[in-house]
Amino acid sequence: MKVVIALGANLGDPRQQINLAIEEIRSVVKVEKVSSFYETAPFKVSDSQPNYINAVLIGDTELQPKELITELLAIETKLGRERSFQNAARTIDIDIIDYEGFFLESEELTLPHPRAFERRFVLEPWAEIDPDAVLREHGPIKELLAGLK
Ligand code: PH2
Ligand code: MG
Ligand code: MG
Repeated sequence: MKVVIALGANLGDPRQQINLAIEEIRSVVKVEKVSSFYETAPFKVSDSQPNYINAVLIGDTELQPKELITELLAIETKLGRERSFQNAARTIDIDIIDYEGFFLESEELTLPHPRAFERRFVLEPWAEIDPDAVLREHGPIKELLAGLK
């Protein structure tokens, strides 16, 4: 199943953590494309934080969405993720943006990612590796990007 995964980090050594995360993700996803790394200003956070490094990858997985998010959260923990409050600075964040165009709303996971449509730090790297991608419920990502401030 085709999956789009976003990575972000703004504590420790963000580039290294994203590289390590991608290596770990290879054990559960056949990684096909990885975007460049983008340095981005913190978006919609309530405190003062360092800039982020963001990237997006596209791959193919045999795992079901909830199995996949469980594995990705375990990788975050392995790479030192601590959870204090929502949108706090972090050593690594790994989010499923889209899973085969599935729609899912549950405690553990919402698909597609509910805030991806407004996030340049997701849409820009995603458009780099899949310019014609469409975000379910929202439309072509190029159009979404063009509409952002
Ligand atoms: N992640 C957030 C909140 N804000 N801003 C940037 N630039 N990059 C992120 O990865 C990010 C954010 C919550 O996941
Ligand atoms: Mg996130
Ligand atoms: Mg997350």
